[in-house]
Amino acid sequence: MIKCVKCNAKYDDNEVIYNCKECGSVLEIFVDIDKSEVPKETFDCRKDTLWKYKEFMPVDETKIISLDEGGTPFCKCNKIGEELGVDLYVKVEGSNPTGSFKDRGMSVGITKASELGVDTVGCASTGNTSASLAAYAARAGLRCVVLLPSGKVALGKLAQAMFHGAEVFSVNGNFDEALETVTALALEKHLYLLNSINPYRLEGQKSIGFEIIHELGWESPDRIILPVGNAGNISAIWKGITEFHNAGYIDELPMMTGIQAEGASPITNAFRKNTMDMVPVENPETVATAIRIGAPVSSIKALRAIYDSNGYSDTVTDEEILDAQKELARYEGIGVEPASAASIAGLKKLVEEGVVEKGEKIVCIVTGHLLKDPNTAINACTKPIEIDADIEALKKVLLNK
Ligand code: AN7
Repeated sequence: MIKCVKCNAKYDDNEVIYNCKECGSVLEIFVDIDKSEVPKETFDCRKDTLWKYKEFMPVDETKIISLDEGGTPFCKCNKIGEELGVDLYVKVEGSNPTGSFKDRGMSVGITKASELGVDTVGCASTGNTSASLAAYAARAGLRCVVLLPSGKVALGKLAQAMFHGAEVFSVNGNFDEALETVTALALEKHLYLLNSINPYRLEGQKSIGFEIIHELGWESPDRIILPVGNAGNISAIWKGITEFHNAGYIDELPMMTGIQAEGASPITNAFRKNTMDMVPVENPETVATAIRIGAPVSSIKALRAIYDSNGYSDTVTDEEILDAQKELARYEGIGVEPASAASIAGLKKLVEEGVVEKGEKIVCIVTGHLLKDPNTAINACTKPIEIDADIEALKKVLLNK
């Protein structure tokens, strides 16, 4: 069943609908499972993908389109953790098939598209959604249309969307405007929209929450910190964890902590005013182009997740993002794109401010791979030193240092 998050209006699972017909709000899929029906041992001996939790995935099991997404690394990060005085784990979503967490949502979203029998799918994207959709549409044999904000999509993501055969449009405008355009096309039924306004997307992404709980031995961390752009992922993870809680697998819940870039922070602005009313940011700007979003469609769900979990939201500067990206790469060997590093930058800031307490068990979600944005990585480094292919020349530079 599809349900409106605001007025509780209900819709059939197979209705193609993106907003409530009664009140215009966003929708979610109602899933209610109890441990008496599905004991947690059910998940133990299955292949390590998100479909391990298929009982919680509201799609036709015989139609699954998958690239074995999910089951991503869960790395203990002792160096950064000890420096900050917390017990730190990093969930490495860059290890998904196309290099970001979006693959989880696309696997379920494209499975639903196949179930519905649509022939064309589409999205607007700051990059990762389009890369993922292009790959999963290819696998399902569907036509794929993507709209990207001109000049603001990192190179790796653009390469992926193009190479997997999507029809790529470069829009004169930002992500929010591109999304408005493609949504209008979807409402005229020319394509099936697979942005996170489509509630099936979040059903896949909630598996990040499942995996964290499972990995920690059926316990909740104290806090989950992640970057927030369109605000789908924080909503999805909270939904997943709430479902595991309702099923009776866990007793505690984590504080959901959403980090935004200073130049694109409508969710944090609302949190600071302690309101549910998100005011869009007109000209969002940040080096973390993935989260360069001014009007997040899932703001209601995200703010609920933050308030209901006694969580928090804060901003970080571009400089703090790039510093954290480098620290993660240099101290822990984990290469992430700038947006992902907002979680680590946010953790550092919240420790300094005393919001995060010493000894907390914290999971930071790093959402996309370093190679997504090679230009930003290269610009942050000094150039390689040119030498002749000669041991003396090499020694001269290397040993004189
Ligand atoms: C690496 O690809 O919105 O808060 O169009 O690529 O769920 O939007 C990407 C978002 C964080 C924010 N980290 O997640 C898109 C897009 C990375 C991202 C986010 C994105 P949401």
